[in-house]
Amino acid sequence: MLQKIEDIKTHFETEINKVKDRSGLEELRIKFLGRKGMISNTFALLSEVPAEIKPQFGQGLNQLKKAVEQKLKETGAKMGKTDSKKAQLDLTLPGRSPGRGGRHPLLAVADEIKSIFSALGFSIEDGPEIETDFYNFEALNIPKSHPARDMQDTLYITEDIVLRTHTSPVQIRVMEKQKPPIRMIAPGRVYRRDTPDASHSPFFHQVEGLVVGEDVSFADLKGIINAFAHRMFGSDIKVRFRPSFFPFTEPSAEYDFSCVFCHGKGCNVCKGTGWMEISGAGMVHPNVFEAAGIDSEKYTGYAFGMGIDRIAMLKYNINDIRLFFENDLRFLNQF
Ligand code: 2U9
Repeated sequence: MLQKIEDIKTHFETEINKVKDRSGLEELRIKFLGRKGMISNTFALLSEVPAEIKPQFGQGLNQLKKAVEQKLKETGAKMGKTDSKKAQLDLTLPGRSPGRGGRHPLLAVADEIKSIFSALGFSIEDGPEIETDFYNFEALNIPKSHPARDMQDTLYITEDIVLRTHTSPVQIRVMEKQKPPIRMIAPGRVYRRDTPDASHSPFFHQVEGLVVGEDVSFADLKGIINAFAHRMFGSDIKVRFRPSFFPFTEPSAEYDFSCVFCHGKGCNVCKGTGWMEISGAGMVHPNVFEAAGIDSEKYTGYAFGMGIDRIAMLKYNINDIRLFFENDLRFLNQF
């Protein structure tokens, strides 16, 4: 009977050397120490052991059990070190980025424009996107017969209510409330009845500026447009003004920046001209001052517009305005 203990010990020593991993170790533990294991089954034989060797047998079995438990623990500890090498947190691995959001390119450009004009002393004003005919057209010297009022250009809610076609109404509302000096920009979404294509969208984003005071001149306008161009696109940018017409400004001009990509040499972005058309500007028409209750004999002012989408397309060399609105992550993830 004492030989049985030796046999189990020898068997265990042979088996433990074959164990390769934790699951093998657990199988061995169950095989020897489990409820139906070899050692437990041998304890059950105690009742059959002759009285004269029973104490020695019981002691020998208990020593074997302790030795097997110790050996399993040591092997597990060692294995734990090697196994954990595999499962161990490897701090040299690159982190798994949880993915991050980012600001939409239009928002980023709008913020940059706002920050440039804020630094130049402009306040940022807001107003309703649904406007009356008065604030969107009449007060801006746009007569009833003007094509801008046509249904094909403007989205009408009712005969007298429209989706604003520019942010100019905000300037009228500010002039009604605030006497000069005024130095403001009005960024925001505007709407046109346009069929979407690479350069048109039924809604887009504009920022218009207005400066009113006792001695504001066209030279001040040129100065502020130059300052904006240099801050937005770089100090080497040149600005040119071309005569134009808008009902709400007189004189009116359109302004261009030298091409940000070819620096004026001519490329496909600027269609070989070396210039990028940006928008319009001019001295505020006296009729507009009168409509807003400002004395046009005492005050002069300039106004300018620019399309935020257009500025963003030039800044990032984007050739289709629809990309801003389609929420395609292949586009948005580039910013
Ligand atoms: C008031 C008086 C005058 C704002 C101006 C433009 C010229 C202009 C463009 C911006 C993008 C049209 O949609 S766009 O292409 N705007 O060219 N805007 S002068 O003149 C004003 C505004 C408000 C009270």
